[in-house]
Amino acid sequence: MFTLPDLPYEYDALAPFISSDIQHLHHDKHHRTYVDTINKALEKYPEWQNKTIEELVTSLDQVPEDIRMVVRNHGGGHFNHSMFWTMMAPKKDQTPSGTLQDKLQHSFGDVKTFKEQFTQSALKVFGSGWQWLVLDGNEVALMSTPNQDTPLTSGKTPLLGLDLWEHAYYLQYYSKRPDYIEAWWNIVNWDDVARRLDASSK
Ligand code: MN3
Repeated sequence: MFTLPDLPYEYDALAPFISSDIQHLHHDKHHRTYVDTINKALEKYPEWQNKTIEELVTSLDQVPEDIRMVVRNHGGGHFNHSMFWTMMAPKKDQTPSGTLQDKLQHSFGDVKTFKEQFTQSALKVFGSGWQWLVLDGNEVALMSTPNQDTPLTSGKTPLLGLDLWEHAYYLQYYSKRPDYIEAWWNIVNWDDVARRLDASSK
């Protein structure tokens, strides 16, 4: 059984960049639905119930066919959102440093160019999906995924992810995805990105 994790901060902690109303809707309704739906789907298959969410999304081809799409969409949704909450933090004017900064410079030239390219790629995601910074082998790279697909399924480690579903911003930003993305940079939790990089570097 998977459980909905609490937000690692108060609902209004990311305001004014992400409103308390969005956090309530996004966490309490959308994320809860992913958790409830994956749990319901796994009821039929006890042998799959003890797997971690990482194990599920990295072995989709072995998941029983009749629940594979539910695991892909709702298991992916649970995995992505569990990360998404910790990838953000109240604004503290932090920038990437250390190994993370080195890797961003190696792949993109500098942090500013990384942000510009990440933003451009995020603006091109059609419909619902995610924009990612991933660790691919030993290098960081951009990746986008449709729906709730996660980079982990294709063997890449997600370091930073931006939810581009309308439910993530519509209440506050309406159709202005560029404004949402610009605001979101203020609340990226670079410590969490660096921690993920350290944990997955060999
Ligand atoms: Mn979402």
